[in-house]
Amino acid sequence: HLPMAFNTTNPLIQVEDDRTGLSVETLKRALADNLFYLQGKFPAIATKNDCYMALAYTIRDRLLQRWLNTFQTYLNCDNRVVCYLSAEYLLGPHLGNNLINLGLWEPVQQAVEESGLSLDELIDIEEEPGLGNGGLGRLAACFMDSLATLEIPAIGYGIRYEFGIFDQEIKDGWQVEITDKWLQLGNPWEIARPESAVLVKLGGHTEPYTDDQGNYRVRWIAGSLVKGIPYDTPILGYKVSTANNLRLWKSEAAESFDFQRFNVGDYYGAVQDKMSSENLTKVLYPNDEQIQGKELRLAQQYFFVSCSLQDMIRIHLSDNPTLENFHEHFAVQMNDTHPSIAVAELMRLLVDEHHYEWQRAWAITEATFGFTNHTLLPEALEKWSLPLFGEMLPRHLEIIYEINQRFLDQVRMKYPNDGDRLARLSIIDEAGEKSVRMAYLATVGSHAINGVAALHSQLVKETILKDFYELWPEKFSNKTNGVTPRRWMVLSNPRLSNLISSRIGDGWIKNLDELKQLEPFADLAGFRQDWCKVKREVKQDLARYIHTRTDLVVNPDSLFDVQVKRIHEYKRQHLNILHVIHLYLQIKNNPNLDVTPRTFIYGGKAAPGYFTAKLIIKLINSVADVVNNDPTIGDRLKVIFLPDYNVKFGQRVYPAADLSEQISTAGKEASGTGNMKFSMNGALTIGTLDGANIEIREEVGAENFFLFGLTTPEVEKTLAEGYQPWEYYNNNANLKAVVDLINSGFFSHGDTALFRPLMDSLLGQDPYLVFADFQAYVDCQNQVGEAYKDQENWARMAILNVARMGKFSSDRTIREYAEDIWAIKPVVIELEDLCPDGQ
Ligand code: OX2
Ligand code: PLP
Repeated sequence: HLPMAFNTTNPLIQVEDDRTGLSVETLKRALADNLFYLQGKFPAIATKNDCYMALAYTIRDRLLQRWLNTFQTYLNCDNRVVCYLSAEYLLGPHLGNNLINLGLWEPVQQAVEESGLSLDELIDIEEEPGLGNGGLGRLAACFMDSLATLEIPAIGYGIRYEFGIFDQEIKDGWQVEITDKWLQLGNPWEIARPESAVLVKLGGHTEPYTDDQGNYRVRWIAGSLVKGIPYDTPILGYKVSTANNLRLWKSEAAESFDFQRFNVGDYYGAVQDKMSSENLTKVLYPNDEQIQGKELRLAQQYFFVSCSLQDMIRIHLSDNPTLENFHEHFAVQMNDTHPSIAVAELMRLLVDEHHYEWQRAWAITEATFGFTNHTLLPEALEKWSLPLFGEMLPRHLEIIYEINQRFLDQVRMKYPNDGDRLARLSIIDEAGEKSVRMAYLATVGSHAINGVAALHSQLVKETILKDFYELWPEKFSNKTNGVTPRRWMVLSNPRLSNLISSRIGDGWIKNLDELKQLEPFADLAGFRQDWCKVKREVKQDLARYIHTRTDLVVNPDSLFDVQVKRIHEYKRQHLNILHVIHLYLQIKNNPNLDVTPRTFIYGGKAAPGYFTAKLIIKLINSVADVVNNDPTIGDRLKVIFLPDYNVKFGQRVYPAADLSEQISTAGKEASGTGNMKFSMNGALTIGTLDGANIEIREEVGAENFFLFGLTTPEVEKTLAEGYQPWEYYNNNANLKAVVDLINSGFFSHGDTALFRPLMDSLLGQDPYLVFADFQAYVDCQNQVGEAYKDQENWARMAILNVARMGKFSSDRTIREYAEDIWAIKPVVIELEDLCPDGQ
């Protein structure tokens, strides 16, 4: 039938199973077969996407064997399972990663090439599931990889948004948001499980009643009912047979509900209900670290949490007579407060539906949950107004009142006559518009609370959860973030990975501490040369990509100075662009100035409603327009804003960076994970003493890190003393020149009003101390420029950065969670044939 891949007639080759075989011949046959039977195409009419789909199905078959073996093993042994509850998973494309983890890159590459296709092209076609905003969602994805690699039984629970994070286009320098239709061409990695659907109630009211035994109980009469359909995606570990499940919920109408209306002729009403049910999981809220007090958002949170807890209870009861030992079976981790309604929901399920006595239910709940806080920014701390909350979740509000009352009784016992403390600790904020403080609910309902880097965890104890820390110091700990070296080194930077493995073997991929063995190589001139060659090639790759995307030509020998992350004032992309303008002015004033040629690369999305962030994007693009087209500047400065920063683009850019910009105001970036990815790929960091930067600097050595700026206590002190940013402007000629140039309309075709809101906010308030840190940043950047001139020494520092990054593998992070919070052990998965008869 097919002209493709049909030279499998060698009688010496025993024919392998097409769905599990790993030889090149079998892979070719499977590819051809899937193209024909699953895509319904033959090569002559197949699109690139058809070929991608055929390959993805070929790989999925190999995963399925591992996945089902994993299911079966977990079913048969009574180990604990981690359930990671996260409203976001920023997974990135699956295909390449699965090839790495399966150890199948080479045979698949050969099979694909012998079939007349290019593996790189097929990998590049995959639409990434952008089911997250930034660091928090990407962390969840790295954790799933590490959990599987460490063979820890785990289920990731989340939401299958039909539209993930928007695609960003830049038009006339402004961000334009485009709907992310990631499911448009189908998703070969997921399997829908409609047979495991669950029902979720919303709205309505509650009613007390007395049961047959005379017990007082409460019944929740829902206003509407939504169905949750699970979609499962296998997450395979690196070179192990463990494939854990990522279970994402899609909302649908619960048909039985609509039928009554349908029967009385209200067809429109019935269909509309169906539509509003489906709306629940329609779209990801695109705000990073800024709450949107929208009803639909609360409904999304509750929906996925309820589906997930009901699912866990079903799994538990399939094999246990009661829920008495639920917490021994499941360790549930809440990724920030987005799933924190889980505390009240588990109580409701235990008390109302399974008739547990309150105290017992509470003990189970507390033993089940752990809570990770990811931010101290007040605008990101979730609060729900009582009326909104009570209308959607009337029963949960009652339960939260009860939790709060019992909790505050405990506080009263310990601190009698301390009304202020009670008010500070109350889950219900009584000041102003009354609201539920979700971080407090999560804290009270968990046995473990952690921050995501040492400084951040310390600040959690000193600030937002101070009173809770005084109450229960033993509950608090730190778990410094990490990232997976599989995606962020092996997959994204094969050149560097191969160079490293050629010298120290490939054990580092699973045990990142082994990178330490690279240290002595930093002193070998030959190795440094190889290193620089790799770096140059990777930079050339990025330069080519930039050219295809923007038509701009960049010089791969210039210093690639990169800031990619969500656009936010606290991350201070504006501080970076002020430095660019400063350099520009220096050259204009002294055209023969000997500056290190630099390419400034920016990427990141702004929340659609975050005006200042969008204006910062416009400013960067406006500066780029002027600088890139000024003949006196020539090749010395180039400014690039690459649209649509996402995981795929991250994989191209982290490896190519020379300098990593981690310049948040001290105390504001909880951890950062981009900082780790850069450093692991041999970029040097220019950064403040914030988040995980502090620990990165400790590891790589202060001499291999460009530090600047106010410390957290200095930031606090400066603000407390009545910070006047305009004084910095008046007293610093460099800063004044930069601000004046922007305000003159120089970058905005004479429009002096365009950037005023940004400049006025900096001159008037500058809550993130951009002006206070400006000169220190410029000075530090001058050191960077000088240091780059000594390429030998730069390479040495870069090698040492990589060699000392072992700590920042998410494997280490997950091991710490597993030991300190989840008390969970690995379970080895052996591969066996689950359907020996092919049945
Ligand atoms: C982010 C934090 O801002 C970032 O510092 C951290 O590295 C990341 O979470 C993973 O821990 N939304 N995003 C974050 O926090 C919140 C809330
Ligand atoms: N967005 C993407 C696509 C990422 O890969 C990362 C990296 O961790 C982030 C956002 C978070 O970046 P940062 O830690 O610099 O805020």
